[in-house]
This record gives sequence, C-alpha cells and structure tokens, in this order.
Amino acid sequence: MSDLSLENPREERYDFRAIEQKWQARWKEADLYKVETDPAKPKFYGLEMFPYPSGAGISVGHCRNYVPMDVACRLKAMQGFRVLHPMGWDSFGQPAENEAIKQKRNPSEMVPEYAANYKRQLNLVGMAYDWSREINTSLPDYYKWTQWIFLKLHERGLATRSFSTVNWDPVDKTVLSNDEVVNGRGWRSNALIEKKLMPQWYLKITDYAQRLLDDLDKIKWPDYVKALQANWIGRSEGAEVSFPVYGADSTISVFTTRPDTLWGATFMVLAPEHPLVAPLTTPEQEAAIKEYVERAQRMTEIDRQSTERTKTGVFTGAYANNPVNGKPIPVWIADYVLMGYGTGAIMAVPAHDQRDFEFSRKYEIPVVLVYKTSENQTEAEMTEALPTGGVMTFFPPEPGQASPPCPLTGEPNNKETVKKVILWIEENNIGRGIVNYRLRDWLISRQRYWGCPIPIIHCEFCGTVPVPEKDLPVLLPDVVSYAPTGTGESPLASIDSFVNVACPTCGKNAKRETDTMAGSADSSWYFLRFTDPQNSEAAFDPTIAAGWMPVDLYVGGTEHAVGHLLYARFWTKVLHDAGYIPFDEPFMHYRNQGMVLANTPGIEVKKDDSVQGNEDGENDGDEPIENWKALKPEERESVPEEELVWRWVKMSKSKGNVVTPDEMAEQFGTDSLRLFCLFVAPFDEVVQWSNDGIENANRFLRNRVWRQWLDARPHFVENWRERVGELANEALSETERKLRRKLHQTIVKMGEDIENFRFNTAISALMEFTNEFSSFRNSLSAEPTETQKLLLSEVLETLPLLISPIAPHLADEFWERLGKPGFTYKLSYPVPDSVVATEDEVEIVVQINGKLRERLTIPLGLDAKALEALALGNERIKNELEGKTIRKVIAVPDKLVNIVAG
Ligand code: ANZ
Ligand code: ZN
Repeated sequence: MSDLSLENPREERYDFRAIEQKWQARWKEADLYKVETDPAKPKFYGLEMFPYPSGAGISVGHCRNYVPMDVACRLKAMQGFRVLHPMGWDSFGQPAENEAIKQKRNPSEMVPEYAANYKRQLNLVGMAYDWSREINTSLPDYYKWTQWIFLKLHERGLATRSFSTVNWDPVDKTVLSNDEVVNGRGWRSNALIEKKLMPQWYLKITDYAQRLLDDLDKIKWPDYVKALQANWIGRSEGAEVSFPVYGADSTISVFTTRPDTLWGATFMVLAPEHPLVAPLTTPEQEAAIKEYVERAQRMTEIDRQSTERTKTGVFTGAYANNPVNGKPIPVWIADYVLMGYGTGAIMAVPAHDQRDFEFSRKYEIPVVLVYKTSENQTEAEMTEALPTGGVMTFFPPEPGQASPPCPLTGEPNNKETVKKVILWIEENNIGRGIVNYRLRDWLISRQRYWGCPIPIIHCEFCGTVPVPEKDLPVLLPDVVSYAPTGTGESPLASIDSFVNVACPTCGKNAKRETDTMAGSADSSWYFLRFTDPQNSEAAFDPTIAAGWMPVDLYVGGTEHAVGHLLYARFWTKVLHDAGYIPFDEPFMHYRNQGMVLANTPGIEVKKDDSVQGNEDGENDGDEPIENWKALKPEERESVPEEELVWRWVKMSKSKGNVVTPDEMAEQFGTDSLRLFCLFVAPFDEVVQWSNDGIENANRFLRNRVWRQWLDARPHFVENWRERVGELANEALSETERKLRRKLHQTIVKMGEDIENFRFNTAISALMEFTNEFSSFRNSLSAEPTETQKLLLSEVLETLPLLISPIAPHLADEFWERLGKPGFTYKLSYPVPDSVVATEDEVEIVVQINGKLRERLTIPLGLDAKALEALALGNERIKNELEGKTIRKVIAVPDKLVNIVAG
C-alpha cells in the first residue's frame, strides 16, 4: 500500500459540507448539548466574554476566542465533568444604540435579529452551546435583575447620586467612566473628552479597593492583568495634613506620600476646580484666576498631567501656614494638580518633587532642602529636584512656632523615615497617616436610551426612593426618538408617561430617574445568570449558582482588564457580602486570546486623517495607526495597485478586512476552520490570518485523517477490545509497537495540551500520530495479520474520540461508520495505557569537548558504564578521537555522553 493510494480518485471524497450539515442537524434534534446537572459529577464552568451582537456578524477573529473554549469544554465533558459553557448577548449599551442610530432602526428590533444571526454562525462553527440557556441583557427578564442588584447596592449605601465633574463625550453625547476614556478620547467615538458638572449615579467601588487588591492573590490570572488591576486601584500610603489659611476660617487639607518633606513645603497648589479657589482668591487676583480656571476646564487630564508641558499656574493671593514651622506659604492654583485625586490640593516641595521644582523656578518661589547629600549643598545650585538620597538636615525652631522641632535630623531619605514622621505628625495633631487609592467610584449613569433604567423615583417630599422590588422591572419604554438629546438629559426625560409616577412612599406626584445604566452593569453579573437563566423568581437560585460558580476558566480580551473584570469582581463581592453567594471572586482562571490580524490594503495619509473610528461598533481597544488608512473593497478600485500599502491590522468591519466563518465553512469546512484556529499559533499570540493555512488544515483532515481512517475501516474487528491482551508489547513487532506507543502517547499529550490551552501542540501531536499511522500502513501487506487488524481496530475506534473535541463532525461521522450508535461528545475520552505509552528507547547525544558529534538511539535506562562503552565503540566517535588522548568521560543516563579529549 503506497501513500499514492491516498490520492486515489475512486476513494470516497471527504464531503465535509454534507457531513457537517448532517451532524449539526442531528445534534440539534438530540438536544445533545443540554447542560448536565448531575451533582455527582465534578463541575466545569467555561466562559467566553459574551459578545454584543453587531450587524456584521462574527468573523474568524471571534472564532479564535470561541473555538478553543469549545474544545476545552468538549474535552472536559468527555472526561466526565458536567460542563456549563453558555452563550448570550451583551446587547444593551452604546455599541448597539449607535448602530441602531446609524441604521435608523429601533435597537429592540435590531438586537434579536443580529443575535439570531450570531447564533446561526456559532452553530455553523460547531459550538456546543446549550441554547436553552441563552441570555439577552436587553430583555426585561434579564434587566429586571440588573435593577434588583442595583437596589441591593443602593440598600447597602453603595449606589449614590452626586454632582460631579464628569468625562463628557461631545460626539456620543454622553458621560463616560474613566476606563472608557482612552488617551483622553472616548472609547467609541475617539472624540476629545470634555469636563462637565452634572448629577450622576456612582457605585462605591472605592469601598472595596483594598479587597479588590488583596484578593488578586486568590485568583490565577496572568501576572500582567493583575498588575494592570493593581495599578488601576493604585494604592498609596501617605498622610493627610491640614494647613490653616491666613486670615480665613478654613484649612487646606492635602494628601502627601512624603510627609517627611513637610519642612520643605514652600507653597501650596489647589486644583483649578477646588472648592476653596473662589473663597480664597483675593480681589486683585480674581481676573487672572478666573481666566486660568476656564482654560484648565477645556484641557484633558492627560495633557494636564503631561510631564513634558511647562508648568503654569496663578497665585490666589492667599497664604497658608506650614504646620511644622508656622511659616506663611503662598497658595497657588495649577492644572497639574487634579481635583479627582487625593484631596485635590497639594503641599509643594520643590526641593524633592520635580514638578514642584520646575514650578518654583518659573515663579521664583523659594526652595528648601529637607535632605542634603552633603553638608554644604545649597538650594541655589540645584538644577533638578532630589527625590531620593541625602540625610535630613537640622531645622532650628522658628520664632513663634507652635509645633515641637523636627526630631529626625540625620535620618536617611527612606520609607522608614516617612513612617517615623507619620507617627510624629499624629502625636502632634498635624495630620494622620492614610491610604489613598487612585481608583475612582464607578460612574454608572448614562444619559442614553438603550440601557437598563435605574430603578429610582425622585420625590419632592421623600427624596430618593428606590422602586419597590415588586414593581420591577422598570420597563424601558418604546420611543420614537431615542437619539441622545445633546442637552445632557436622557431621551427618557421627554416621555411624560415614563417620568411621571406616584411616589411609592407617600403617593404624591413624583418623577422617575431617567438615566440608564452603563452597559458595564449588565455584564457585571451575567455569569451568575447563566447558572440559572430562566429563573423568574430571582436573579438566580443561590444553591444553583453556588453549584457552578466560580467560573473555572474565563477567556476574553485584555481591553477589559480594568473595566469589566474589575466591575464583575466588585458586584460578586457585594452579592457575597449581602449573603447571596458563598464565593467572592467570579473568575478563578482568566486567559486572553491573541488578536487576529488580516493583511489589509490601505493608503498613506496625513497624520490627522489616520485616526480610525470604530464604526463597526466594536470595543476592540484598537489604537489608531499613524499615517495609514484602510481601504474598503469598494474604495480600492479607484486606487492604483502601486499606491496600495499593505498592513497587518486587526480584523474588523471598519477596515473592510473581515473573513467570515460562513465563507470558510463553505469552502473548507467547519472542522478545518476549527483545526486551523487552534493550530495557527499559541492561544494568546497574535495571529496573521491566511486562507492558505485553513486550506492546509483541510488537506490534513482529508489526506491524513479521512483517507487513512476510511482505508483501514474494512479491517475493523468488532470485538478487538476483548482481545486487547493480544496487543501486549511483547506480542508486537517493532513497527507495530511503535504505532501503538504513539497512539497512547498522543492520547496523553492531546489531553494535557488541551487542558492547558496548548492547542497548537495538541494538533502537532495528532499530526505526528497520523504520520506514524501512515508509515505503519505502508508496511502492511495486502492482507494484514490478525494482530495488525486488532491494532488497526484500536486506532479506528480511538481516533474519533481523540479528535472529537477538535473536529466533532468528522468524529461522529467515523463513529457512525464503525456502526456505533450515539455521539462521541457523550463518550469518554480514551484512557491511555501508561505501559504502552512508555518509550523503550531514547535518543542521547554524544559530545566531544562539549561539541555535538553523534546522536544514538539506545534502550532506555542503560547505566553510565554501558553508555560509555556504546559511545566509545561508535565508529564516528572513534574516528573523531583518532590521535587524541581521552582525559575524562561523563555519561548521564538517557541524556548524553561527553568525552573530554585532547
Ligand atoms: C508632597 C511631596 C513631596 C509629594 C515629594 C511627592 C514628592 P501617588 O504616589 O501617585 O499617590 N499629589 C497628591 N494629590 C495630587 C493631585 N490631586 N494632583 C496631583 N498631584 C497630587 O502621589 C502622591 C503625591 O502626588 C503626593 O505627595 C502629592 O505630592 C502629589 F518630594 O506631596 B506629594
Ligand atoms: Zn414621596
């Protein structure tokens, strides 16, 4: 039997279209992927970040995310786990609304249609979802419970409404939370973000800052994602110190990480938005201050904090009193101090803080060194601040100074000294040690239509009244115009029938809250709903949720590292504290998949035009590409070939470079598409998409799997399992033993690799096996022996189970062609025989003076003496050693022999 026969045209064609359609229909008919709830089985909950269904449908880029998880979950099911691997739609929020506005359609009509298309595509890709668990966040049966959780937060004092300066997106006409502002621009619109003062709902995630930080230790996430969260939470230890203002009844409180530098604080700076700015400003300074405040308002936070910019500021005319020495110091305002951090005011220490130093030089404010590197170091000679190094100088008490003199002369500039100073300022009532977090409260309200209504009623007499639970859900009304109003008010505010309501407490006329929740609210608990998706009495049954949660493996993009992943952890902790769930972390393991890039034609453009909007409504965390713009297919025709500039960029509709699974399934088959998605690169690496790759995957399945399996099929011995004893190592020839060993090694390797998300190496192992299978078949004569038939039978029956997670259609087709009933998904993953899988030979290397000279295949487990003899007896080595004296031989069993000679 030669390999040529593999190409024999008379053989049955690999008709993947027919096979895949047939099995998808049968799976559906049998409700094969219905979630098993048998509590006797161990559980596995695998979850992908659920998508917002866009009109574009899914691309092969999405498959890179969904297929691997599907494979892992299928394997788990075959390993005897009850598996929860659900899918649903994150359909409230800006992406859906913007798309609806663009299409001039109502999102409530559009979403189900797009979701149905996603579902069709996911089935086409062979995903093993239990669709009876599908959820859709924009349907009342879901958002009723989003509102219920909001009420729980409200009950616990974690949902509050306050006036504050918010990020205003002038294009999308809504406020954005901090994580939705990327480089000073809106995450969807790319517009420069402005600041606006508005009443807003906040969730007090800051109350959970420390736990969110500490509990990162409980979960197995990639280190860099944990680091991103830790940075975002931004814990810093320091002190709050109060500075009395001269001639006024107020004090300025500052947050400083360096209270040890108090003796060098020579001025203070308030953020331009600080509430004390107006009251402290003297009449002479009023005009200048006013102008500066207005200018600062128009700038982005990023620009304000840029270290490149020359520092600017204006003197308020007021002075404060440095509490450690009683000296008057001027109070300035400057835009490098932000209202949103600490107290919005700082004590400036030009000698030890670079920003303060630059500021002091520009405005000729004195510099006082707290730490000196030499006794005669002077402030005048400094060219930059001295943040580290030196020892603390002696500060003689000032006349009239209230506080005791500095007790820490001679101490080094380090953390220990900071701690001592904190103790000292606490003893002397100058300030207190505090921990400050960079994390801000979560701005949850949006002045947009397409979101979950906030279940609150404003009553003139009773204040803020939560909608009683029995009145949930507060239904999102139908509207004619749902586009943002641009006034900062939600479109809901113009619907009288929605707004006007009786107060649940006093019954008088009251008004509903018209803000809706940001989409991030919906996705902060959907993983809980999936455990009990049809519950109409509760968000979830606590026992059922506890039986599935936490999610064992979560996959998704890193663009959510500080948004969604943090919010979901927060809500989980709140629900835990409220007694609804026994666990307080939602996702035990988290992995993020690599992006899929497509080679994309574009043209060079001037810098300003190169900003890419996310027109397709995806939050893809995409950065603009400098000096280049993708061309859509229709735009391409007018551009001469030589002007096209090709770039590898993320596959997305806005770049006109999307490859759909539909085309790939039609052309090459779903099983090939799945195989390629897994094989192309390690899961977390960026992939350059190519149709050649999927064609190769198809060729592999056709030539190496389909043909070989079909060819061997006539030799299948029904009762081979009962006769497996005849396949013991001793009974087999060398070639036979090799095939069987490879088969069992492949079972081990594929199982381990899939579990560890090393899909590409799992597939390499499969490929190696099919090579071994091919050499074995080449060695057969026309009529195989009984033993060989048994061996072929083992392969024929094991291969479908091995490939079932990856190529489930082909697997079930093989299974049926063996005359066996049922589906491979319901069967057990093959159990490897460890004796059979053990190598009896190893390859070792022979080195002379550390250089590789020969490789030898030898029986496993030879001792050092025997190894040495083998190596020295080898012809090649003998030649190499001619005329040399052997000084030493080092032999490491099963690994190497090194000969030192000269
Ligand atoms: C005096 C000082 C002396 C400071 C010195 C630093 C070095 P982190 O570590 O990020 O928490 N700061 C406080 N609030 C601020 C605000 N709203 N806008 C801008 N800067 C602010 O940084 C804390 C330090 O940043 C604080 O410690 C304060 O300056 C400044 F040699 O106080 B420091
Ligand atoms: Zn009332």
